[in-house]
Amino acid sequence: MQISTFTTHPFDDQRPGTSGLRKKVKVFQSQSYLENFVQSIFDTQTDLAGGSLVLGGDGRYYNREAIQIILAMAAANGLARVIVGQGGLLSTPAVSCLIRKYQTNGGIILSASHNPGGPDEDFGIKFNTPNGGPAPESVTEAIYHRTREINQYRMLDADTIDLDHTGTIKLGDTQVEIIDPVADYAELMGELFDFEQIRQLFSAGEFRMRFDAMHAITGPYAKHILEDILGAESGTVINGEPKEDFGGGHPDPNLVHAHEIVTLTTGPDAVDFAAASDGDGDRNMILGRDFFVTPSDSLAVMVATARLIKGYSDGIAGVARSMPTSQAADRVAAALGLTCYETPTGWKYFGNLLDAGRITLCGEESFGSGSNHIREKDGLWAVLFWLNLLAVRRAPVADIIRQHWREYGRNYYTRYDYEGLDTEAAAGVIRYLQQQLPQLQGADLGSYQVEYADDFEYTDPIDSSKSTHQGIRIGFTEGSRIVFRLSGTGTSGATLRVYLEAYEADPDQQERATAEVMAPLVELAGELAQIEARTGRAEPSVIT
Ligand code: VG1
Ligand code: CO
Repeated sequence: MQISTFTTHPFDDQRPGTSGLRKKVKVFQSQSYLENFVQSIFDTQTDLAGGSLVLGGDGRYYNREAIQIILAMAAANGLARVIVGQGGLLSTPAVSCLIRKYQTNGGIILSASHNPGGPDEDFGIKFNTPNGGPAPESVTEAIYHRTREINQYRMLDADTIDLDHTGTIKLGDTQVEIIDPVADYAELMGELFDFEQIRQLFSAGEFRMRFDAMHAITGPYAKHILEDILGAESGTVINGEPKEDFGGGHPDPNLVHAHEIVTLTTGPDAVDFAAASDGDGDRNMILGRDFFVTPSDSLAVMVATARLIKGYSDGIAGVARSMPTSQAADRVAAALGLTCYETPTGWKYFGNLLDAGRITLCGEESFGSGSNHIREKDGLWAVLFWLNLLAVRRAPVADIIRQHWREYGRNYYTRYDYEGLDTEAAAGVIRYLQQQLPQLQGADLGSYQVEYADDFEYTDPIDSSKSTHQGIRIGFTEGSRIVFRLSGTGTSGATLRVYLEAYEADPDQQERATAEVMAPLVELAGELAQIEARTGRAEPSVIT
């Protein structure tokens, strides 16, 4: 088989965002677009030549074609070994698990996560480093700089590889191993959680759950683990078959997009526990009967109860949350004498803290939580954590959360997303807020007094790398906060995210409707940022 070298020209828009490079499928399909980015990975990550790689995606439209291209390029760039999920499928957490287990020189994940899929929708590619985590900024910047000067890429002239049968294939000098995408991940889950105890919970017959895979990657994982291994009744996993367009849905596990599963938790036939995951399997939504657990509360409960769970029974080292995530976990950490780190948005910022053993658990308000078992957030892991906790406690989800609030106080939380904004108008909102920061310090805004107002900066405690302009943070003296930032995962226009949090220590005030509690903060946020005047939007597109 022969290696061909193709001449190419740089694209100017291949800088990875919060989580990899995301564009419309049509952009990735255009001449040399995917090839340029992949060659830039091989050119900058020099250990890959003669080394090994994990490769898989969430099964969205263009996944299979992209895998064939990347395999032919891997062979032409001297990779010794590529591990690929059968059918080209691997969840994001499974890729992280495999990189660590087989000690590869990295991994490539094909996904645009919770963004819709299909010929006119989104595709994405992300490189993970040998620790199993998303590449840090230093690596993504190196790849980006390479994409600005690239002039050729290499490919093996190879036939299409059969991805649908497990086994080993030789592609030039490269060994391609097609593996069961679920087995290694399921084994790891069995080490962390008490499967026997969860089995007993299901077999007692009084506990019912549903898991919505949203026609995305977690279907096969959830079916195998929940139904085959743990004995949940057949039909526990709904929408379990991965589809290229996610069945036309938006595979984002929140109250808006995962509405189907929410309806199963209400009414006379409601299940006791329900959950959903996103396109690539790293997000989770946790629901009890008539009860929604905010991701921020979920993290706080995990920190508070970790000792009850097999894999964390020795206690945890510390915790981290992304800046916009509520401060609920901070309160638990303080009570337990643990450090709680506040990092910028995106999982890559947890990597160094996990590697250095500073933290064991971490999470984001955007339905993401995880631990030191891998270096990605992990949707099914969170579901199994909750299942294990329910098996220990034998109490309804709502009771566990209410008890938590009584003990630590409640952090009411909501996020407003203004999607598809004019890019300049959205940038103008942030600039306007930046200009106001000096005057905001200590200011009285109605009944609120500003304790701090800044443009969030983070210096990594391990390697001292600095990240600036990570969002506008306005904290008030009584514990409330407003945060503004622009999304880094969209593929058209801009998305403004407004994160709102209000703290309530009084147990008699902890059952109010979130919208009612948040109303004054919503109004204040709108005024501070001149949202309607600058964007033309009176209402957000999504509230979570
Ligand atoms: C969003 C979330 C962020 C998350 C990122 C990737 O980023 O806010 O918390 O880490 O998506 O998640 P942004 O820049 O759009 O706010 V996933 O599930 O897309 O890999
Ligand atoms: Co995701």
